[in-house]
Amino acid sequence: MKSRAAVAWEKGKPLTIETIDVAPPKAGEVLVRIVATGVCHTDAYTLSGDDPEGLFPVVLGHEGGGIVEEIGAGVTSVKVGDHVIPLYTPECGVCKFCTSGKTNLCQAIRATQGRGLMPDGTSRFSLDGKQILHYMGTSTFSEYTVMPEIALAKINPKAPLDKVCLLGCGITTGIGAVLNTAKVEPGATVAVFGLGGIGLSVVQGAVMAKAGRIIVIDINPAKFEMARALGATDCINPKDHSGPIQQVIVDMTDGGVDYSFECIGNVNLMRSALECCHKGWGESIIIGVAGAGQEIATRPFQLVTGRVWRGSAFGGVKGRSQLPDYVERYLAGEIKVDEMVTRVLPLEQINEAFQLMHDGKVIRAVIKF
Ligand code: NAD
Ligand code: AHE
Ligand code: ZN
Ligand code: ZN
Repeated sequence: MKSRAAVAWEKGKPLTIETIDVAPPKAGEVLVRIVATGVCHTDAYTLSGDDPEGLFPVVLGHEGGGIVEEIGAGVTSVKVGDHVIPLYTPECGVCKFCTSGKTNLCQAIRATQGRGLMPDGTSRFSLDGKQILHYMGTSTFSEYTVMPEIALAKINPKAPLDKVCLLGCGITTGIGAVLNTAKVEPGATVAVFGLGGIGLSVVQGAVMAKAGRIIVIDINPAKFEMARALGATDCINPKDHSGPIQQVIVDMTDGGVDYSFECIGNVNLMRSALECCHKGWGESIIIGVAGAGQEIATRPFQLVTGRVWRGSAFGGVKGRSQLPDYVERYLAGEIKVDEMVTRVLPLEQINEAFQLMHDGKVIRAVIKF
């Protein structure tokens, strides 16, 4: 079938809107009509060429909401008409990772996903006979996309897809990092580096965890109003300080924070986030994704003296079994999503959505097909 899609032909170049060919779903696969998709910084990161796994030409996008259009042979867990959120972290339920009870990082299809292909090693996308690759197993910048059954969370159809698409990455990642990865306790002091869709969702998660103090750090002071509205207690712009930002935070917290979250993808700030943690117990969670060749550094003494460095992918959330409940909590008013949608644009304006994110003018731009 034909589908409107934004295609990234090469790194660093604007996307172009094309009418691509989408092949029908094979066994175990599902064709989904994407209703809306967020634009996450990770899409920009891969488009920039910084992603060591970045491949072109490709249909980017991984923060979508859609409706099942057609199912392949043997698909039993979803049917035509079901509302779904695509999962870049699938959940097969049977692999070593899924059964470990220790991680959400299902590896059943990770190898082919990382090569931009479906599990059988081929792509369902093409244009004029030329192969176009999938991205993160989701490719939500196409009106019609194909993904494995294990990469779909079936959700309550009452939830507006042009809002809950953001639970496909940003909001779930931030809240989950607080509740699942860090397990922030009531009264804890938290520092959040970077106030995009991820960092503001960490703020929301910290409020849900009843953190006592939520310190936010961003070089764009325009982000502070939203952070305060969500529950941040202290806003810091590093540009207002001459010394290292970790020292500023240590000084204002009697020795450091209990938990910090890096939500930017900057290895220098990952160090700051670790080093602003309290001696003996402070934990820093890396969420930001850094470019090829970048490495983190600190004095080992920082860890010897009790600070802990962790990472979090998709907030530690198991998509098929746990994401539907995030949607229910949104419907019950417990998770804020609407506030994060600061622009809605048609697919034709997707490059503007990227620009608005780079300019810090949106929390999330949502593309509506
Ligand atoms: P975003 O662009 O919307 O927000 C980034 C924020 O960081 C902006 O507010 C910006 O002003 C701020 N910032 C940039 N440089 C700064 C600096 N030097 N000091 C202080 N603040 C600075 O991005 P996003 O969509 O929120 O994504 C944030 C990061 O999280 C990205 O690296 C993204 O790839 C990553 N991410 C990771 C996961 C995961 O599962 N681990 C999921 C989603 C996104
Ligand atoms: N491809 C990059 C890593 C990118 C990365 O870390 N992705 C996150 C999700 S970001 C969503 O916005 C993730 O879940 N990673 C786990 C995984 O298996 O990819 C690289 O460095 O190669
Ligand atoms: Zn993302
Ligand atoms: Zn698995």
